[in-house]
Amino acid sequence: MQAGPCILRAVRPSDFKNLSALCADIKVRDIERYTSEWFGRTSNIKVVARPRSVHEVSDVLKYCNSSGIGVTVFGGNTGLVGGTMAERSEVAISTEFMNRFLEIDVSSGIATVETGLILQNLQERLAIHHLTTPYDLGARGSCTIGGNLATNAGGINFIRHGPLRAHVVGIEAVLANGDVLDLMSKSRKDNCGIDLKQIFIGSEGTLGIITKARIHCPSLHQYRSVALISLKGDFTSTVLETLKKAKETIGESLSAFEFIDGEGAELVGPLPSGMDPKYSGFAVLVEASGSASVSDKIENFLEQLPDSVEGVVGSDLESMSKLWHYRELLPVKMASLGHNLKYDISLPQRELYKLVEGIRLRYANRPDVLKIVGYGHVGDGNLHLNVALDPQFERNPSLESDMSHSVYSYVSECGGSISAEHGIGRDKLEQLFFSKPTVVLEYTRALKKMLDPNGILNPGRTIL
Ligand code: 2HG
Ligand code: ZN
Repeated sequence: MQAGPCILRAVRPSDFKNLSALCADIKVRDIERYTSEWFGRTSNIKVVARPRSVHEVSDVLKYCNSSGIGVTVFGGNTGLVGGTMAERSEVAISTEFMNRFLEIDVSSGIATVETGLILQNLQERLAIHHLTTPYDLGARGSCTIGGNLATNAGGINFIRHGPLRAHVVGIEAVLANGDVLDLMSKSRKDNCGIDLKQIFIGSEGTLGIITKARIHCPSLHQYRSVALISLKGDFTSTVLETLKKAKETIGESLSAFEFIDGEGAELVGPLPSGMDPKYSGFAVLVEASGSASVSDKIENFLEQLPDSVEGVVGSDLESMSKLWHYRELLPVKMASLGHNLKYDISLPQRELYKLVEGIRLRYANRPDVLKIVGYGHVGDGNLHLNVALDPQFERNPSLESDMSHSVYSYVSECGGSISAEHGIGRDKLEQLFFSKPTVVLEYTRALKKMLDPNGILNPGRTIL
């Protein structure tokens, strides 16, 4: 069964006029922002619709569905897997003007928002009520709540709060045919049969466009403390042992546990304390937060580590953000070297770093491979393996497919996932079978066929 675009046609000049009657803001000029990805690719978007209401979203979708035009769902465009990359000529629906913070119930901590709202703006509004979002990520200044929900975003506090989908109380979603599904429950506890909203969370805009959401938001902890430490030795006896100690000593106050390997640390530059990353093996960032002081917990944790371990602690905003900046700078520095092959995978923790070592052994001596770095949310078993290619060389498809095969075969053997938090988009589509059995893929296609029979929503992405 085919779920992909079977009857889609290219956008015509007459579509502009017709769409303008349905949505007040339709753009065909100056749309580069919608056609380019942050690492250089361009997408074949011809028209951008910027609706201000769910009715406009519904009308535009109805039109595209009955005319057989593909639609790209557009949030903050910060994705890493080509989710906004339209191959054929398409209409983009951008949620940027549907960005209102609608309501907050301070006693339950449930916030109601339109999904074009930027994550950081939501965090600022919540902070007034001593609340925060149950997830956070480096792209907070540009990513939207809709994009976060569509990809079931992971990020840096997953270790504390678990998956975003567990905190979603309700959503409003518009289907390909324009039907609006009101799944906006007000109760977090709701066992009225099948929880339909969950199929829209993480399906990357392929089943419907999420226009509104109710999210359960935890308290913003007044006390926070961050330690950045440098560890020498092998991954298991250093990083994993330190993770174990952090869980034992910091307990329920542990809110992040991130690692960067020596190659990555060397690229970012000297650790803020002046520790030399070259000899450090691994840099680990640990964050504790709570409603009472957590400094003693961080101190206690550091005391449990071997004497040879060097570390620096930040407890005021400026020093904490300096330490976080060190971690968040790594993907930016990697991108500046040249094209990156990005693998965002989850693995059992003991198997996680063996992959980086294996890939290094196999590919590091090639002249076109510039740098191989392993880092990520190790507390969640989530590795970001980034391979920077030397821009002096032409891209080599056989190297890329060979490497991708090595990585994903290993992930599959270990029972991991080929996408821990970034989603599938266009880039991981062909690799889906490494993580999903054929029968599961067939039922997923059947679901897509039922909700979007003409295959207009994000064609060629996420669902094989
Ligand atoms: C991070 O954790 C992001 O920094 C980006 O998920 C990872 O660029 C990457 O590979
Ligand atoms: Zn990440």
